[in-house]
Amino acid sequence: MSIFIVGVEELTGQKKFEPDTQFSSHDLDRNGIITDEELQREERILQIENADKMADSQRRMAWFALAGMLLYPFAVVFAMWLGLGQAATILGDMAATYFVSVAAIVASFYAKEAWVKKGDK
Ligand SMILES: [Ca+2]
Repeated sequence: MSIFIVGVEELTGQKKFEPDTQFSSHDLDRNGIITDEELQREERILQIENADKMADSQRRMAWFALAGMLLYPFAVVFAMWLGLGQAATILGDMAATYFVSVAAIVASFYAKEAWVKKGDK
């Protein structure tokens, strides 16, 4: 332990962790001291990263739902082409429920996007 770190600790009265602990990644400026500010900043970074990941997965889900909606008629055609007449009939019967559900997912995604964008201003 360097005499400098001991000195800083003495002057500031801050808590310190041994070198290379599992918490050393929280020491953002690598001075051996983990301050409340560093922890808060890291927490903020994690929040932003999590929000970003959530937005990405919601966007993927909306696209997946949209793709399913557009490909649905082809699934019916495909089933007919394979000679699966009953499958095509079942797909046709499910269509009403399916389209409403997917439309709800996509609509809520865009509503959320619009709401978030409005909140940014
Ligand atoms: Ca630090």
